[in-house]
Amino acid sequence: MSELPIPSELITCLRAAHRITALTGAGISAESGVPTFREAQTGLWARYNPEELATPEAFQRDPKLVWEWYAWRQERVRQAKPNPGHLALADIERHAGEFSLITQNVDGLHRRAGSHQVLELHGNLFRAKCFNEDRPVENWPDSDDIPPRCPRCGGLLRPDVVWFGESLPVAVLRAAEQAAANANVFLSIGTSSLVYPAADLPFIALKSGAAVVEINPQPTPLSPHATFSLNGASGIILPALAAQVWGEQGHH
Ligand code: BV8
Repeated sequence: MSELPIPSELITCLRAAHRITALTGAGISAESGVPTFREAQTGLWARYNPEELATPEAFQRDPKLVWEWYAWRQERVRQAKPNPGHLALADIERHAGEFSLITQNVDGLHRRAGSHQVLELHGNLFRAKCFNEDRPVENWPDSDDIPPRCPRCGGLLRPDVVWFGESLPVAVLRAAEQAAANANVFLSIGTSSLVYPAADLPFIALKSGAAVVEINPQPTPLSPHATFSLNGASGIILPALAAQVWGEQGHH
C-alpha cells in the first residue's frame, strides 16, 4: 500500500489524542457497493427520492412500497461486505485509547467489520418494530402479508430506522453528543453533513476544542470548519491513517 500523504501534524495530533470520536455516513459504505443515500437509486427505485420514502407519511400512504424498498436495501447490504475503511476503524478501536464510533448508517457493516461499540443514530435496516406500539419485533410468523403484522397487536411492522421528521433514540444521541464533546480528535467520514442532528456533532467537538478531520472526496458544509480535510475515499485514507499512526498493517 503506497504511503498516502497524511499530514504529519495530523499524525502527531492522533498519537497524542486521549479520546478519538468518529462519525460515519453513507460514504464509508460506498466502496462496499452500497449506494449512498443521495446517489441515484437503481432499477425499480430510480424514480423515488429517498428523502420522500424515508418518512412515516410515505409508510402510511403506501406501507407495502416502503417495506419493499427496505427489503431491497437489505438484500443489497447482505451481498455487500465491509471494506478496508470499515476494517481500519475496527483496527483503530483496538489500538487507540478511548474511541467512540457513531454512525448515521443503518447497514450494520461496522459491526460486521469487527467494531464493537457502535452508536447507531438512525437505527438498523435489519431490525423491525411495530408501527403501532413503536416496540421492536424480533421475529414474526411467515405470511404473505407485506408488511408483516405484529404478533402482539396485529399492527403493521416497519423498519426500525429513524425516518425524516422522527426523533433519534434519546440515549444514543446523548452518548454521541458526549463523545463529540469529550473528543480530542473528531473524524467526520463519508457524510454530506446535511442531516441534523448528526451534522451538529462535529460542531460540538469544535466548540470543545477538538481537531476536526473530514474524510470525503467532495466538499461539504463542514469543510470550511475542518482542521484537516483529507479529500479522498475512506477505503484508501483510513487504512493509511491507521498504518501511519498506529503501525497497523492496512487491509489489502
Ligand atoms: C429530526 C435512516 C425532528 C433511514 C436517515 C423539514 C422537515 C422535516 C425535518 C426537517 C426539515 N428540515 C430539517 C429537518 C430535520 C431533518 C434534516 O436534517 N433534514 C435534512 C435533509 C435537511 N432531520 C430529521 O428529520 C431527523 N429528525 O430532526 O426530528 C424532531 C425534533 C424533535 C421532536 C420530534 C422530531 C431525522 C434524520 C434521520 C433521517 N434518516 N436514515 C434510512 O436510511 O432509510 S438519514 C439518511 O441521510 C441516511 O441515514 C444518511 O446517514 C443521511 C445523510 O446522508 P449521508 O450519510 O451523509 O449520505 P449522503 O448520501 O448524503 O452523502 C454521502 C457522502 O459520502 C457524500 O458527501 C459523498 O461525497 C461521500 N462519499 C462518497 N463516496 C465516498 C464518500 N466519502 C468517503 N469515501 C467514499 N468512497
